Amino acid sequence: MDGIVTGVAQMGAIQKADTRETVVARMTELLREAKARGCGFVVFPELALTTFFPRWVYDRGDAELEAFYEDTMPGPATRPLFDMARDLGIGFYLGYAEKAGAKRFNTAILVEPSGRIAGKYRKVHLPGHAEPDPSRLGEHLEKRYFDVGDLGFPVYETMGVKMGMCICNDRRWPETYRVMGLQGVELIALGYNTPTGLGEPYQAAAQANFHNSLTMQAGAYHNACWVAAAAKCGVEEGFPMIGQSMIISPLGEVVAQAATLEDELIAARCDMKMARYAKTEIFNLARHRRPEAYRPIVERVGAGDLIQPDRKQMGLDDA
Ligand code: CDV
Repeated sequence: MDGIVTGVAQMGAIQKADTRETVVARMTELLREAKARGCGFVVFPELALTTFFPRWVYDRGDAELEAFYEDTMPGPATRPLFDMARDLGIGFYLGYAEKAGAKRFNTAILVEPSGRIAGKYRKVHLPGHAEPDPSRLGEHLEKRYFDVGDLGFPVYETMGVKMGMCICNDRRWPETYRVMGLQGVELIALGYNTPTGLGEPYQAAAQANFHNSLTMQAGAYHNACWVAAAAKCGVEEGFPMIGQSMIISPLGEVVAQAATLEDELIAARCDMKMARYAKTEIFNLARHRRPEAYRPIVERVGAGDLIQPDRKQMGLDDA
């Protein structure tokens, strides 16, 4: 096989009272199962070590808030995960809250089976708000607790594969995948926490699972790469979050999907040969892309004025 057997380690709810040690023990159990199923690489969720804390309002410096971040990676509580992965010969993707000097990032790392950190990604698209809105049923305050990622979307040659990362809300933006697609990415690992029922329209909540698969299948297909996505899900502190962790082939098909809202390991043989036809033909980027027609993508942030060609250029004789 030209590629890697990939596991996605979906995690059920983590409550506020759960310690890092308990959570890491659940993760090492998932690694053991991954080994038994032949995986060489495992994807864990976004902010995998704690409950999803952006649902609460804190001030910078509150001890309870500060305790959700990691100063070092690995640290004393996460060392057993690195040790177990090394003993089993498995690499992994891990999402966590990173303290980096005065900055705070929603971060993911790629760890090789040796325990070496091959690469880091810091979340670019931070959803939600910086200030609480009491009219909502629940808060999502990522803009309050994290700085915008400053590393772009790097792709790393590791474990025999060109691997990229993104985190949760990033998966909804086509630019995320394309920037990695333009580096020839073969596998994108991502983790997510997607709450529902925070005050969004009922239809948006009802379609949360559909939009989860829709965006990731599109990203995989358009860029002819594997996508391996791990949810943290279930009901955390009374707040429900979707599951539906999945592995998607470069043809856009879901090849494995979690069936529960609990800790669950899914796996697939991610053979890069499956991407070859799409990468050399229909999505041969070098041959078919037309960047000169895409300028608003980098020149604009939000929607602006209409952009219309000259009527003479269009052959319309009323100019
Ligand atoms: N953790 C996230 O980024 N969650 C968002 C929610 C707020 C919609 C998501 O895109 O899933």
